[in-house]
Amino acid sequence: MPKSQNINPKVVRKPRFIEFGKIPVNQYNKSIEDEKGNFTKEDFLRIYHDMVVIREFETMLNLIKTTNEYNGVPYNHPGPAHLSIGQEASAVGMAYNLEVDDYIFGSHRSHGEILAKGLSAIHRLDEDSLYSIMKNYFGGSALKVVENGFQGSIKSLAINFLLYGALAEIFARENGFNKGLGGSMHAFFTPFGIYPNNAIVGGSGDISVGAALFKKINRKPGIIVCNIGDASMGCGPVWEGITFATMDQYRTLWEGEYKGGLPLIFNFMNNLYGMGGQTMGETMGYDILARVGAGVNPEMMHSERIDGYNPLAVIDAFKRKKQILKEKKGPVLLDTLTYRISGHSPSDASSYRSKEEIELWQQEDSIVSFGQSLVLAGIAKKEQLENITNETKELLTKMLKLSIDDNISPRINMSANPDCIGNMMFSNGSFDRMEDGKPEVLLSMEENPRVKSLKTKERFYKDKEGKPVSKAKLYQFRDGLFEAIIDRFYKDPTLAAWGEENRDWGGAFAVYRGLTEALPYQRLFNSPISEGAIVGTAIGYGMCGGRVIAEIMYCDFLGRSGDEVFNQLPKWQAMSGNIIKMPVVIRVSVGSKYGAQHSQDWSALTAHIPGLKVVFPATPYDAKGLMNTALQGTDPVIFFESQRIYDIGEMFYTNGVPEGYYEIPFGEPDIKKAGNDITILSIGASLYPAIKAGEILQEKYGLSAEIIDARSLVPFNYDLVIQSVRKTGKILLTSDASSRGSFLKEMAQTITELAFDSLDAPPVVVGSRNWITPAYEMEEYFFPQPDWIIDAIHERIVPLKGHKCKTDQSVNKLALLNKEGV
Ligand SMILES: Cc1ncc(C[n+]2csc(CCOP(=O)(O)OP(=O)(O)O)c2C)c(N)n1
Ligand SMILES: [Mg+2]
Repeated sequence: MPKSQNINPKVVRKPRFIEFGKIPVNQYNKSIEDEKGNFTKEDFLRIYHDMVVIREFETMLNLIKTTNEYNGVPYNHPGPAHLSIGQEASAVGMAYNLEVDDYIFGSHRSHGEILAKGLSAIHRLDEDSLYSIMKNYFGGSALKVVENGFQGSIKSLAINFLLYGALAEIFARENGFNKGLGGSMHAFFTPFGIYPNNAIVGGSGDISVGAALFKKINRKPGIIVCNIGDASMGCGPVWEGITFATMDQYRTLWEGEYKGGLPLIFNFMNNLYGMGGQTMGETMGYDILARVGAGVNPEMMHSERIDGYNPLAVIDAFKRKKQILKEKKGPVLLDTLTYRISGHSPSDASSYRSKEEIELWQQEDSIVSFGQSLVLAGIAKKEQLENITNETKELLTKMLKLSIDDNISPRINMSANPDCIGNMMFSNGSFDRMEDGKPEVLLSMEENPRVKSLKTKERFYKDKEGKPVSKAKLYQFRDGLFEAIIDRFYKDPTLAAWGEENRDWGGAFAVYRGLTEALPYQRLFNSPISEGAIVGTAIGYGMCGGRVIAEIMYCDFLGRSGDEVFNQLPKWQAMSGNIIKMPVVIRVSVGSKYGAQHSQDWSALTAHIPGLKVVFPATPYDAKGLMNTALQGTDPVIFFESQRIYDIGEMFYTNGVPEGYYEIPFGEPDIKKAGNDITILSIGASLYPAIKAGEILQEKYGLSAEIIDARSLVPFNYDLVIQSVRKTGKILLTSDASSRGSFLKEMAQTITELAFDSLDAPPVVVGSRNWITPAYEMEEYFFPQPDWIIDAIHERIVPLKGHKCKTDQSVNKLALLNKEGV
């Protein structure tokens, strides 16, 4: 417990100096002769071969992009191709010592890494395993193509498979590794330990940390290598990933076999440039990238610059660094110096660098110089090396022809199945646990103090005499969440949760109170204040096969995890061709009372992004049932919770919140109060002002409102709402989100289309003002109030006899506010 780690002022206030150790720079200095004892002739030739395969693969793509032809084969590829000509030695050196269980993550420029890791895995796997991998991948569709007429060993067949699968993916063919839905910048093949490559610069910076957490928490063999570019050192996710990966707690607080550093290498493929910005000398200040490791932890991340132009230097470094990870002293930072002779993309005119510079690096070409040294050392003959190149060219020409043939390698048939990508956005799985095994807990559920105390609570807001239950005795909204979450912790051994102040504090809003006693550190821990990495690591953890709950303390902070929530979390299931599942629940607490940067409901932003499920319960019964569903599923869920109602009791489900397990299906709204005259559809905590408005409508104007709680935003089944509208002919929608661009607007528009003929008036939206959220004392002028609902009904739906408006909800005002943009 951190409480046991007293911070003594006498110690921390003492004067001292921080001393940094030395960071090795290009210290490898062995010759081929020196290495003869470590590599066989075959090993040396394999290194050479793998580099040539990458060089030729990239050269082929370059020619296709720039001349629409390779080796007499014409083809037009309109999509991207970020080539790594020049970087082959660093890719092959990186992958050479990796086991199949070691996972690599990459960037937009990762063709070389994919091939290097693939070739390394093929070398390591026995023939039966290789064949079964190929046979079972998408029903063996790619295997069938390369197997047709093939004569040779399974290993050579697997090399054909690797090249064909990668090319087909780049050309968006259904036989590609990800059904052509990933493409050049995102291609990967998990059976060979090749995990997603990322078109967002630095995107792998925190995702790979989550993968390392998955390995560590679930005691899986293998390490993670995060291959990212030098310019990504300026990216938030990379810094946050590094911070997350180097937390002291792995060594100070995690216990037993979980104690120790993450099995992770941040491997910066340092080609000295971003697109055109020169990192060393222009856009960064580190001089030598490896320096960055020095400040991060006392081990200086075992940081080192290595010569990525020499495959043997890279192999040597990875061997040494893997040993460090094995001793649980990770993570490691490697600054792998290399150079991209090719442009950033084939259209790059290299305006940002001189011809002389490119020529200087070409003179030291890693393949040429490694080949020469093999010849000089008597390991290979020149003709042997030439043969490797010629055979590679021939093989690539063959694979190219297969991958561009529309009959052999068609794209997904979108005309026959126009919804097929839609059907791939969610996996819609339902699993009690992501893996079998006994969940690690510190005490039995019955012994848990909060579980015990919940047994004494009233699970409905009124007692048997109909009197409201006191706060102290009341089973609250937060308790519903807690019950679903603790239940899953005892069911699913892979479940882990993290976020800010999640552990001893019990979560900022006491949802997790009682979990600290129940769970060891590796299953529940406090993270740094890194909302990007909180979500990014959850993504990495989820895509490796673990279930995870990550928490964003205030919805307003979602902006800090923008890339993770918008570009990563929702995309990987479909971009993988459904190879990957994403059992990740992001709890997002929507604030109030704390002003402009702590009170915003941004549910519409997340609902807008294809690939996320979005729910927003408003009662303890719904909170528990929806959380159970979220934690049973395999899709990313943004789970909104309003701080306004954490302590509210169940007012609608008259039997009270059940003690046992139950699920509430996503997408099904719920009638919280039946009525006949007007429909009110609410999202989140605005259910309660809607109920109040319903009471006023009944008492004062004799109108019976049907009040429907949306509960979900995505998916959303409109049937119940449309049925209601067909009955009432009128609908008002309300939520706490600022009305402009809110999800209510989306719903209003859809309802108009689905039930236009039944509507007496257009659907009316009553959201919050399009302002900053003012202080608590002024919030009633910002968030929708029952009066606003009544006024809006009177002004825009049906005149209420004798009604005097307290606010201006007229269409004129609506038009004016829009004109002013507020
Ligand atoms: C977040 C983000 N910003 C900008 C880009 C556009 N972009 C693509 S590659 C690149 C340069 C990346 O440099 P580095 O990380 O060193 O990788 P390299 O291209 O050198 O391999 C840029 C700016 C992007 N894809 N993602
Ligand atoms: Mg770079």
